[in-house]
Amino acid sequence: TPLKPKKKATYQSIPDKHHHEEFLRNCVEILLKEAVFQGTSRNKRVLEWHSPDELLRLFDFKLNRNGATHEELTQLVKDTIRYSVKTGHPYFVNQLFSSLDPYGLIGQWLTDALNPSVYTYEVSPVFTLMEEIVLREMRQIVGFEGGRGDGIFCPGGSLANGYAISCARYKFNPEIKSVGLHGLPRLVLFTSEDAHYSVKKMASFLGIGSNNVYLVRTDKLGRMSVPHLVEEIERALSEGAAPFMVSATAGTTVLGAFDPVKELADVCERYGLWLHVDAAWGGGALMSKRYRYLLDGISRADSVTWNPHKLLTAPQQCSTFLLRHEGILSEVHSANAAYLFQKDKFYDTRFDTGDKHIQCGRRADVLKFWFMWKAKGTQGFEQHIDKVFDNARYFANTIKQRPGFRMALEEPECTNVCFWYIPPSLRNADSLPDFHERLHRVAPKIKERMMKEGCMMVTYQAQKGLPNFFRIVFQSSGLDRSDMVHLIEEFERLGHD
Ligand code: ABU
Repeated sequence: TPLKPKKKATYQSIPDKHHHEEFLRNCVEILLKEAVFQGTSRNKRVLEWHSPDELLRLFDFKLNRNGATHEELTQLVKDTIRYSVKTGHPYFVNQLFSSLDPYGLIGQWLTDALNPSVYTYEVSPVFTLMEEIVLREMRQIVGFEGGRGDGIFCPGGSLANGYAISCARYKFNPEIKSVGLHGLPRLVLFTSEDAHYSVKKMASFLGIGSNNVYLVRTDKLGRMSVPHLVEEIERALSEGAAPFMVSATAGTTVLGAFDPVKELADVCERYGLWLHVDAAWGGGALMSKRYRYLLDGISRADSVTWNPHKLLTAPQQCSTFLLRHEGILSEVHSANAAYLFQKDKFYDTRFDTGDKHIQCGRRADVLKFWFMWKAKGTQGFEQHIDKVFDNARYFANTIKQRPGFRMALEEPECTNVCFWYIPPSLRNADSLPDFHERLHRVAPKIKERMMKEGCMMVTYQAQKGLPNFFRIVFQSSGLDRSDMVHLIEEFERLGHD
C-alpha cells in the first residue's frame, strides 16, 4: 500500500521544518560539545556551585505566556548544562551511578527519538522482544535454571524491592489481590540494619507497616547475621505474627557488603520464606568470574533486584526485577484493561507484557543497556567489573599507607571505600574527649570545599554511631590508578586545618 505522500517531515505543531531542523542540529552539537565532551573532561570542573538563591537569580526558570525564541532556548540549553552536575565526569564519585558510556548514551537518545511506551507489542515490537531477551540473559547469569522465570524493567531499585514484597506476599496468600489486607495475620519481613531504606518505605507503601520490618544485626563487614535472623524469625513466630520474606542485600549502599545468601537461603527454606536479594548495586559483579563468588547462592533466591545503571554504568535509569518463578508477576499485578490488552488481537498477545507492571505507560529502559551489551559483549562487562574492583582495591590499599587516612571499613567487599580523612591538628588526638565530635565536622567541611571548587564530588555519612566518614564509589572503568592518586591528593589538599 503506498504511503500517504508528504512534502515535509512533520514535527509537533511546528510548520517550518528547516527552521526546526537547524535548531535540533544546533542543540545536538551543543550537547555533544558541552555536556558530553567537556562534561567528561578532567580539565573541566565537575560542577559550578551556586546556592539555591543564587541559582534562582542566574537561571531563567520562569514560565511565560509567550514562547521563547530559538536563541533564548539555545541559551537555556547551555545554561542547563553549565549549572548541572557533570555526573559523567571522572571525579563524580559521589553516588552509586556515574560515568558516561557512549553506547549507552546513543541508546538513550535513540529511545527518546522514538519515544515508545512498552506495554503492548503493537506499540513497541522491538523493545518488547528486546526486554524478554535481556531479562532472560540476566536470569541465566543469576543462575536461574535455563534462564527460566520472569522479570521486568522497572523505575528504580526501590520499586523493584517493592515488587519483591508484593510477589512474596501474594505467594504467602493469593487472596491479598482481591480482599486486601483484611483477614491476613500481621505479616513480618526481615532485612539487615544496613539494607536500603526502600525496604521499609515499600513495606509502608504496601500496607505492611515499617514496624513489621524486623531489622537484623550486621557483622563488622556490614553483612547480615544469620543467627540473629533466626532469633528474629522465632521472635515474630512467638508473637503470633506471620514471617513471609527475607530481603538480603548484595552490595549494601554505604559499606558495599554482601549478605551470606547461601546461608540465608537455607534459613528461608527451613521456615518457608521468600528470599529476595537486593543486588541493585552489587549485581554487576555477577558478570565477573573473579568476583561473582560474592553473590554465591543467589540462584536459590526467589527474586532479585539488579540495576544495570549502577555497577554496569548504563545511563539512568535501568533497573530490573528478576524472578525464579513464572506467572506470579502477572497473577498479582494484572488488571486486564480491555482497551489495551485485547485478547482477540491478530498476533500472539503473550508479547503484550505491560500488564505485569503496576505502571501503565513505561519508558523503554532496555535499549541503552542492550546496545551497550552488543557493543562490548559480555566479556566487555567482565573486563569493566574487574577494572573497577582493581581501582577500588588500589585506592583502599594506597590510603592505608598514607598519613591522615583511616579506614571506616578495613576490607571493602565491593567498590565503595569508606574512610576518614583526619586533618593534621586531629592526628594522634583520639584520646581527646571531643575527638569524635571534631572528626564528625571534618567530612562536611571538606565536602563544602570540594563542591565550591567543583573539583570532585564524594559523599559522606554517619552510620552505626560512627562520626561522618567518606564513601567514595568506583564504577567507571575510564578511571585508572593515576586518577586514584589524584583523588587521594585532592583529599590531602582540601583537608587542611
Ligand atoms: N539506591 C540509591 C543509592 C544512592 C546512592 O548513590 O548512595
